Amino acid sequence: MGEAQKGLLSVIEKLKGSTEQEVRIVLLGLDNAGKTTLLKSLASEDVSTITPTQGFNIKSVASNGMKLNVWDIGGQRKIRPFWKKYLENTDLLIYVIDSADKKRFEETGLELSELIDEENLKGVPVLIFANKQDLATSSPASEVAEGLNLHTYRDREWQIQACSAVSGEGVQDGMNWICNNIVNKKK
Ligand code: G3D
Ligand code: MG
Repeated sequence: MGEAQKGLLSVIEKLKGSTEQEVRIVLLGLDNAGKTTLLKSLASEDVSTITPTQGFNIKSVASNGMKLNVWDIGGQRKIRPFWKKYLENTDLLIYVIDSADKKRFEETGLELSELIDEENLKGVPVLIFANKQDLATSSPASEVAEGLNLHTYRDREWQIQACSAVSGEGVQDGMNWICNNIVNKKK
């Protein structure tokens, strides 16, 4: 099996090397952004689905010292307090955007700005995937960044990465940023 097929999480694991610390990642975004598609390329391991009593679905991947939780945000303000448990001790937020859905840039930008103010995500680095770059109608990452006012995010490290979860293009580059900014710093 080649590295790519083993899943990017296992590659992170390998780069993580000797550190005993767990690396905790949450992957969020509006519905239809491409989270599930991305998760499949990130994790070759079994994905389990948890449905807390509050009714939102969390997909979860856990393997040697790695934990990745994924769920849809947006339209879920009322149940936001119930998420908090799943945001605890987060090392990295991956936020996914449908770059072809300009109509929702404002909505997704608002969700992101509220999200990063969550107590459990204070100062947590954010990798933003400007997904669906394979579509002719998609906006380039620079426009997505502008639409989301990313330049106003000064209290943490962030990176925007153009990608296509379907073709896999750009996903590896995002992963490299994760390794350089999170994993190595934890050593
Ligand atoms: P979600 O988990 O964030 O809700 P999904 O999003 O991963 O379910 O993806 C939603 C739809 O967008 C899916 O299409 C999926 O195939 C598509 N999609 C995800 N990533 C990309 C991408 O990079 N490029 C393109 N062109 N499409 C993408 P369907 O038709 O199955 O609803
Ligand atoms: Mg999904």
